[in-house]
Amino acid sequence: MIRRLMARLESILPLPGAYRATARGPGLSARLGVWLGVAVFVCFVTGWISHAVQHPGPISVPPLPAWGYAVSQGLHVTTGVASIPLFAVKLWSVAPRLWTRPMIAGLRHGIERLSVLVLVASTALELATGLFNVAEAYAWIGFPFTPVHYSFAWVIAGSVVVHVAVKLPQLRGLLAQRLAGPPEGLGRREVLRLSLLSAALVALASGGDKVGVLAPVGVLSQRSGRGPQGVPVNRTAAEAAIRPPDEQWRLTVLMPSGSRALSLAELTAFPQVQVRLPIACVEGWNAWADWQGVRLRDLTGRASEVVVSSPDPGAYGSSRVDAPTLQRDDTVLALRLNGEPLGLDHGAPARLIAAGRPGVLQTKWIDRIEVRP
Ligand SMILES: Nc1nc2c(c(=O)[nH]1)N[C@H]1C(S)=C(S)[C@@H](COP(=O)(O)O)O[C@H]1N2
Ligand SMILES: [Mo]
Repeated sequence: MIRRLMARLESILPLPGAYRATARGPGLSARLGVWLGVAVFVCFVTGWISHAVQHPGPISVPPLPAWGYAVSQGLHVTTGVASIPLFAVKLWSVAPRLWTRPMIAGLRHGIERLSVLVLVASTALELATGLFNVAEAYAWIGFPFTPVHYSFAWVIAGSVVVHVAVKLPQLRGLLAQRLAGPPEGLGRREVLRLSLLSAALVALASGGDKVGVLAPVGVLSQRSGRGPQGVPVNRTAAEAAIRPPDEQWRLTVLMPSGSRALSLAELTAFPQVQVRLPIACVEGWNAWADWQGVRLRDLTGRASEVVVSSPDPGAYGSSRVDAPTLQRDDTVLALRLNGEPLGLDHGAPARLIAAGRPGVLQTKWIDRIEVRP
């Protein structure tokens, strides 16, 4: 019994000094590579979308529907976490080949090995930084998350292209072969199935804050999807050093024609609208709610761009609203949430809510709106 168990264990574990795991094989590595490739591709595209909506560049994303960013970013984080077990097993499956000698046999081989080194290192870094960001553990990183995570995505993309180009000629043949053996111990097919199962399990267990029906099994979910007034809070008023508004509170609207200072009573005198929109955080979670308040364009009129800002000194203390977003009926300066006055942690007295925007652009505690003609 124990001997059989040991034999099984030995068939999958790299033993010191020698790689005895017999379940490894190019057919298994190829299949793991295809699954990992699909997950990484979806993760890359959705990551690019998230970056493009936050940092408008030469290629812009068409306006997203209300649920668009929540779905895109949910996929980004889910494919990212599902990649972790796939990446680990894929590394295990090729581990002995990483140490083969000669290290470099010719130019083509050299380029291939270099691309694998870059691919492995950048993927490990990307998955680790992503995971720590979702867990809101920045302390150890010591470098700015966004530019590093974004740049390494391109490094991965480049090395994947090289890797796929090198492996493509063998890939068809490897995938056509049946996944068999080894004669004893865990089989290759079982290793593949277990890897896919682990990927599916982490995806499901971390999906509770993205898709409501998964909440009961969401043991790995970062957010419950719940918080004060039914919506989670990332940064509280205390963390942003925001004090509760008093009678003196005013919203300053700076227009090219002059500025206005509006009290809360004056804001509530504007026509009030209600919209049902999600907070969809870059961390992947989303929470839908009913928001009531004033249409932003009712305060600003037409403009090429509007900047809303708060006294919060943090990175997300202000955001831009482009002309198409400003003109939408559901771009609202929210004063109420789920039928109650907006709570302080959700951005009282006034916060922005608009369709298809990442949470980081749904600025809370707005006390200043700058209108650019
Ligand atoms: N002023 C300000 N607004 C902000 C933030 C912030 O740090 N400061 N965080 C943003 C982020 S990252 C998210 S996900 C949403 C969360 O809104 P909620 O706390 O109401 O759920 O607020 C956004 N608005
Ligand atoms: Mo967020």
